[in-house]
Amino acid sequence: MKRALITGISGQDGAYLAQLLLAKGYEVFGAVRRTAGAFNPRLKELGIEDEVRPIDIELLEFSNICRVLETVKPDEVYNLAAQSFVGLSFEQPVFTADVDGLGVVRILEALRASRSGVRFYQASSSEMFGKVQETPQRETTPFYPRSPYGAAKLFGHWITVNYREAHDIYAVSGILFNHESPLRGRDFVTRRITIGLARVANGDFPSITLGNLNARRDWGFAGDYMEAMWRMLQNDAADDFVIATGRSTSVREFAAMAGAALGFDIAFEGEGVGERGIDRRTGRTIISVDKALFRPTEVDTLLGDSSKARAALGWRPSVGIAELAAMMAEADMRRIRSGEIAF
Ligand code: NAP
Ligand code: G4F
Repeated sequence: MKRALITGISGQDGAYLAQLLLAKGYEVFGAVRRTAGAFNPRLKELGIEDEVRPIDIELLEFSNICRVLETVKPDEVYNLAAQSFVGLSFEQPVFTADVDGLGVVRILEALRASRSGVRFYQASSSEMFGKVQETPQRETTPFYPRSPYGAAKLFGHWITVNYREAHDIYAVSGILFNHESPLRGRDFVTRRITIGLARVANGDFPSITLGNLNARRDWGFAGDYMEAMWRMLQNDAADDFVIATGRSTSVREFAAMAGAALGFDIAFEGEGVGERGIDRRTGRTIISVDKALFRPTEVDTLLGDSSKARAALGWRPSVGIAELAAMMAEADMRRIRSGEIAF
């Protein structure tokens, strides 16, 4: 039985990856920093809370990482832990750099010292492409991060490549484009939209506010992306891969799709901060724009080319954007109606 250590087990990806690895027969250790809260509502929602072995980890603490690796003796380490919210990274740049950048080299140093042959996956991000230098973005596209988060992830990416080349560690960097699900954190725009519009549909709020409606992302389903992570670590040679759907959608379009799944027919009128999303059926404004939600520097558009992963790993996405928006909106509506929202 293979042993996997997943950092960031309390997050969206941690939950789906644990589910996937358990189904493949792995013994799964779920590492998360200690908080005052319950262990993990996402694992609970997937019904695997009792199957994942919890272990405390703090990526700011090198000696702690070494002890966790000694205790678990994993075959594979998936480093998913991060301060993952781009907007917050402008307010907490030093913390973000410490966890998302230096946290990676702390793990790699611990692996190097252990000489254990562990396979290492680093959760890199399409945010590293930032102000895009080429469309679509692929493994060879030059990086131009636009946030402290993107810059920290870029260090994490290159240090992973460097430890592979310098110390012969099996280490891969998965450059994943945005992936969403009903387990997505509430700060991210897709979930803000689905939970917000579900509340509007339920009569709890009259409307929601959003930031930059023009931003475009290549959004896929998180479950599909976990399979890609696993396949990367089963490959003969360690290598880096872009994982994306190859379709780009604006925030405005995503909101219209989620709204349609909840019975709205949203038309957008006006421009800039004056733009409104109006439900054609009632004439009511249900979306407005709040300047405070804009970022100091924005990633305007992302579109990934995952041909390398498709060819080398046989990976492809299975869920389209309209299906994803509906899946998330319907899950939030179900939770609201049953009073079950836990995260
Ligand atoms: P998420 O839901 O925000 O989960 C992040 C996890 O990291 C949480 O378990 C969090 O624990 C943990 N963490 C934060 N700081 C930590 C620290 N100092 N020590 C130990 N654990 C810490 O993120 P996600 O969406 O699942 O994403 C997983 C990873 O993929 C992240 O590295 C993210 O940057 C990267 N990524 C995500 C996407 C995407 O679209 N989802 C795309 C590209 C890359 P708490 O519960 O205690 O906060
Ligand atoms: O949902 P977001 O916060 O995701 P973002 O910044 O693309 O980052 C996510 O994907 C990355 C992969 O590319 C991950 F590495 C990262 O960890 C995270 O998972 O924002 C998406 C876009 C942005 O352009 C933002 O300005 O939506 C725009 N937006 C418009 N209104 C909003 C809002 N973003 C948020 N969070 N909230 C809004 O109200």
